[in-house]
Amino acid sequence: MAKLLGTPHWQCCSVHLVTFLLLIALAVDFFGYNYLNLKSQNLQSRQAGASLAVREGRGPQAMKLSRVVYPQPDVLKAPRPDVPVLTPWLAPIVWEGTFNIDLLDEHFQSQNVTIGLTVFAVKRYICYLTMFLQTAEIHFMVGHRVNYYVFTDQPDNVPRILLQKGRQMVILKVQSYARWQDISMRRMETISIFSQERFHREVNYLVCVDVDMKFRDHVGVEILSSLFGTLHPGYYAIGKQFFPYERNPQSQASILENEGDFYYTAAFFGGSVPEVYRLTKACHQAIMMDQANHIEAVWHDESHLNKYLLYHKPTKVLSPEYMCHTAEECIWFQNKRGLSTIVKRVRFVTLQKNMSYIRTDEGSAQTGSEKGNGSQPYSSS
Ligand code: 5GW
Ligand code: MN
Repeated sequence: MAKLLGTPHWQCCSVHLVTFLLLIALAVDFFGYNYLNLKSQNLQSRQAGASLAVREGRGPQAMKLSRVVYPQPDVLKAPRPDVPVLTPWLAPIVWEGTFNIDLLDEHFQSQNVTIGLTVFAVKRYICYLTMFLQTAEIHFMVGHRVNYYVFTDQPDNVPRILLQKGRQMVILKVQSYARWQDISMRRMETISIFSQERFHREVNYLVCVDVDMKFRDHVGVEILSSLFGTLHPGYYAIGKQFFPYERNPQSQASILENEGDFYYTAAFFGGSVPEVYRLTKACHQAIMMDQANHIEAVWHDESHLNKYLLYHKPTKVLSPEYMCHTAEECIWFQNKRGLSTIVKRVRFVTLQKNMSYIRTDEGSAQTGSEKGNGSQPYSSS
């Protein structure tokens, strides 16, 4: 029995050895866990305390970040070596690959920002609203608070779209104008009036866009800044002497031959409410001044926008990812301008216009810079 109860010497040794190894494993586990835990807490607390100055809607504010883990920037590796990512006045040019959306979402979430999206749907352009709003619900500022401001002459015909939580639609009645140029240009006046009257109370940023568009991919808080403009896809990477700026020195929109930074599209601009107020008010006043002198700038409100942004430098510039043309046009334009390789994501696209349909009962005879007939300067070059 004793023999049976007793343990052979070699067996006794192996039991001690196993116990010893188990103890070591436990100790390593315990100390290793604590070490890693401390390290990650340290990392998190450092991130929680991280502070980065950004220009905000209401003056400079600290960018407070908490518990966001992201790849460290590599000082030896340019985020996008194939495209310019900074203007000469050090404003970022926003391209896919230049920003970390989780980091930015976290920051703007913590600021609880509300973004106003203004869009005009007058006369026949009301037909674009359904596609515009439906795709905005999928791609525009998802996870943030959004107010759609739909300006229209027919409030009853605005489609009722089911909106996600935190998003609402405000329908605002505006008058229509006989000439499409006036419909387009008067947007500046309307946005300036409403900025002063209500937008400043309701939103932090305004994004002002055309309605004949659809969202095809993410358009988020990476676009937000005090004042931003978007590069027109038709004039990217061509000499500024070819930009279709207004050249008549009598016009308030005139830009001299050797002047200019970029050619910005009027279909996508924005910023903080005070900055958008200043921009739209200045453009409207310039348009009125021209009108008093019987002048109309070659590309209407777009010419005035370009003049304003030349003398009031935007704090961010959106790449042509944010303003592309429809599939067929897009491929054509992009190949022609070398955009196909540099545009990694087509985010916001213009829709094909059936202009003969739109123009039939428009009434006014249109000549010269008529839209949608292929006479746009970039389409024939
Ligand atoms: C109608 C005919 C010709 C040109 C513009 C219009 C038009 C424009 C209109 O009847 N109703 C209207 O609401 N608009 C607004 O102005 C839309 O928001 C439109 O997106 C914006 C600019 O006009 P677009 O989109 O025709 O200008 P482009 O530069 O994109 O051709
Ligand atoms: Mn348009």
